[in-house]
Amino acid sequence: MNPGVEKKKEMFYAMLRIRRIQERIESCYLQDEMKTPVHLYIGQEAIAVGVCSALKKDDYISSNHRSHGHYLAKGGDLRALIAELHCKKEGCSKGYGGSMHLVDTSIGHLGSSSIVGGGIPIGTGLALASKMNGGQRVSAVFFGDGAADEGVLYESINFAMLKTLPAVYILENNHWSVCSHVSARKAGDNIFHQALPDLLMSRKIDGNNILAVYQAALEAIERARRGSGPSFLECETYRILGHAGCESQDPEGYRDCAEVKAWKKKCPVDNFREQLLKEKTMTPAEITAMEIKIEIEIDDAFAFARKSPLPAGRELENHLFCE
Ligand SMILES: Cc1ncc(C[n+]2csc(CCOP(=O)(O)OP(=O)(O)O)c2C)c(N)n1
Repeated sequence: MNPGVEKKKEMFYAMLRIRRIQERIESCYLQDEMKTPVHLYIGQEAIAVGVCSALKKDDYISSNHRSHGHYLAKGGDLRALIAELHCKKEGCSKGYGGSMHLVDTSIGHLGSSSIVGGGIPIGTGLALASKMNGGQRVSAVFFGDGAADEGVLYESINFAMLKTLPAVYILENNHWSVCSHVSARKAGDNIFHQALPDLLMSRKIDGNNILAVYQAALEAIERARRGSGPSFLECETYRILGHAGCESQDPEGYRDCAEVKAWKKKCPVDNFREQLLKEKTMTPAEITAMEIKIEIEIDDAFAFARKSPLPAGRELENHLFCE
């Protein structure tokens, strides 16, 4: 199904907003007010937005350390995100989690995990819980190609196939796990592309093309909701900045400059902007208005985060599980 004009505008807005928020975090990261490592999502926006635009509010997502895009695309509050990066009390994890442990159960975001692959069984468990409760809530499980090296993915997808769970596994193949290229870690293509189609719907798509991601996600989510079981979407993409922190903190030399340059030309935000202007879905003035609105919202979120109090010392003992 081709999204209508309003849906396309919404998706562009969501991508542009995530991009500008990442850029702002990057630009002030060295001020050291954000006491948390950050893994920026620049270059991968079409995946979070494409998938989340096809989900309903009460569907679930589980996420990883590169978490900001998933949280925002699912409807997470921006002020609470920026406050969390400042480890403040009004952060989405009350200042305990930082960038890698975002959570907002009100929008079905059951949390991101800093353990590579850790979100995969959580997302699978959510799909199991959904099935046990009637199966109407779909669980979208985001992870990177590094996590796809972990055995837990294979156990989880096998379990989801066995139990026909309403799960959509979204591999964001950005080709790098820290400084290690995917070709050094994988022999050939991912095995899930050979799975029997009635057990697992499998697609390899251009993860920088928001409409392609959206279409594949719609198909996978619809399959999950009608009780036909899990899907596996491999979205090819690239992280434009370094693995963690701001650009100047990335060790040089592990990536070929020509590779980075070539992927910058495939920018999901720029390309979608160009398409929308060309097909006259949007005017330059509308895009400028979006930019201004986003800028104001980001300023507000940073001001809110800076004013927000730190958790009091004794609060460290709250929210702990002990027997
Ligand atoms: C179990 C585990 N092993 C190693 C790490 C260290 N580590 C943090 S991020 C990362 C790379 C993960 O790569 P990928 O899943 O492709 O995600 P990307 O960073 O590319 O988005 C590694 C190895 C970790 N956090 N957890």
